[in-house]
Amino acid sequence: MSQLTVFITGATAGFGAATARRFAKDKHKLILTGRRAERLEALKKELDTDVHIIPLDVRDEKAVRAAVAALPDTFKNVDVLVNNAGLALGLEPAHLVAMSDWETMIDTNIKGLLYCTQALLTGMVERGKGHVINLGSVAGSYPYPGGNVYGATKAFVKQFSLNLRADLVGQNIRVTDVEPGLAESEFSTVRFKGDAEKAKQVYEGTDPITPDNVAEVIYFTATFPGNVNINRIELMAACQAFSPFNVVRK
Ligand code: NDP
Ligand code: 8X3
Repeated sequence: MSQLTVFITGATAGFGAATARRFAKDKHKLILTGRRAERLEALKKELDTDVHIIPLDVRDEKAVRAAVAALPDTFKNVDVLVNNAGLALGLEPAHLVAMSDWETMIDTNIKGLLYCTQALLTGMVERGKGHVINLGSVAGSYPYPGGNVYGATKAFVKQFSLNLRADLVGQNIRVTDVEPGLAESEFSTVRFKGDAEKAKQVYEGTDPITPDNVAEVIYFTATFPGNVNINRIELMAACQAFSPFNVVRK
């Protein structure tokens, strides 16, 4: 396997940080982004491979384009984009949610992902080589109470991934939607706005997916032989499955 240049959004925590560590293990080159600069610095120090860090908010289209345009020569030929930055906010029913929370999820999970994709895709098309790996979710396929806009953003990511694939077929650019279920990271702390106790309860008595599990799937997807495109890959914790339809009886 030749050395890949991998651009990861949301590399400061959870799946993104674990994915950085997994690619670093095999000495791939990394461009690590996220808003918390101090965490990017720490990760760069920790990893034994070439790392370029960019403090970046994916919701800022101009900043995304500028960051990609300013990539140093040795990092500019990006082979793999891992569109991982994302979040859920709240679990309230639709009529009780603050519109600003819905907007933040749409701006990050949908618009931010689109900004990063287009900023890097042009170069991939010119070079005739690339792979876009998006972080979807089981929430994009299965509804649950309070999942309202978060699940809808991930349904967007799933369908956008498939449509992107349709645009790019024959151009040696792969597209994959990785769709995890219950996974322990900072995700629930963010969802519950810093309430660590509430976040902990989500995983109590379970054996959830770990960020390392997800990183391994992303790594496998990116390094799988080039004659195969893994369109979607859904993984659940072994302790998780589906509920029956909810029927309210009189
Ligand atoms: P974490 O909260 O642990 O990590 C989220 C990452 O996204 C952080 O690095 C954060 O960095 C970054 N991020 C958030 N907002 C922005 C922004 N505006 N600009 C740049 N970076 C941002 O969550 P996970 O690792 O669990 O989640 C990663 C992805 O996987 C998300 O898209 C999530 O929706 C998805 N997912 C999570 C599941 C789970 O159960 N954990 C299951 C299925 C999918 P910073 O704050 O420093 O900017
Ligand atoms: C994260 C998994 O089930 O909390 O995407 O929506 S879930």
